[in-house]
Amino acid sequence: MKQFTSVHDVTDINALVAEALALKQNPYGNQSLGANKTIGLVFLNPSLRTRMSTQKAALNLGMNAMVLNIDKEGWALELQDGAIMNGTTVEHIREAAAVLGQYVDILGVRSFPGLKNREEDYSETIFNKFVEFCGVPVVSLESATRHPLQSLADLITITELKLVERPKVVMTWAPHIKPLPQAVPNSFAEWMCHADVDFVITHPEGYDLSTEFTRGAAITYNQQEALNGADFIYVKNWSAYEPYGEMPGLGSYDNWMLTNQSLLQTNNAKVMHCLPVRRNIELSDEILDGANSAVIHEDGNRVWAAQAVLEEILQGL
Ligand code: AN0
Ligand code: CP
Repeated sequence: MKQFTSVHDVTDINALVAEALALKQNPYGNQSLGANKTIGLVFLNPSLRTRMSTQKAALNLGMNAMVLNIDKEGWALELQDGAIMNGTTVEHIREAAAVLGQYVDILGVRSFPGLKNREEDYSETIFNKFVEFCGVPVVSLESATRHPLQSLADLITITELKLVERPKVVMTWAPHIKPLPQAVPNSFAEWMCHADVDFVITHPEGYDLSTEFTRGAAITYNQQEALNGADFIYVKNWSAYEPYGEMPGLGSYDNWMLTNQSLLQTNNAKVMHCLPVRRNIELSDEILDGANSAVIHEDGNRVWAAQAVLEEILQGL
């Protein structure tokens, strides 16, 4: 693997999931692979899980890991080519990314969308500039449109916990108080459309995701209908793709938050969420604290997802 920015960088997703599960059984078996290799983790946005799990995965492989919160601790970055830098920006991303590439063997980058200009976000302007100028393999730590390490951990979790050969997986929109990126649901949809599952997406009208990511999925505006017989429910809020970054009908969809009542018609579904989650807005206490919640297990699996990816990239260095 030369980079990990989406499901399209993976040659065999089942083999990658199997490798992650093997690493979970034997985390320290490949410590010489990463000896004298360094990963840089660059964050333009906050993170708990991605930062800690990727760092842990690197350590398990014998690598060194360095973290830079570039938005707070780095120089203010200029992104525009040809800019006359007489304003607030101090350093161009061309130099910043290229220099980072001199220090590390693999670079992880987190760069959220601005949610103002769809074309800019969906062309991954910032993330792709890191890829272009750093000169080393890049791992997405969540870009403007995708979060593949999360989706891989989600598929690992479904593979581990499924009780039927081909489970029904339902991704449901949930309420939130502010507009969130489409990266997590885009990416989850993209991975599920490549996985051996029956995949259904449900959301209120106005929250359709880009068909680039949902092609092959069944989509319904009726949450009740979608939840029938579900084996897994993947809960996530996202803002609208059209009108971009907005929250149509804000406040009128509070009943989209799952409660124990919502689980009655399911196949005793496991409930997943990438976290962080706003309790009693996106997901009720009774579900998060109940027997059907798989969220902690799911986010524990972020280590094995990252470790399987780093291992494959290291093997190609
Ligand atoms: C981010 C999002 O929805 O993309 C990160 C999730 C992993 N969540 C928030 O901003 C709350
Ligand atoms: N799920 C996830 O990526 O969490 P963080 O934003 O805390 O990394």
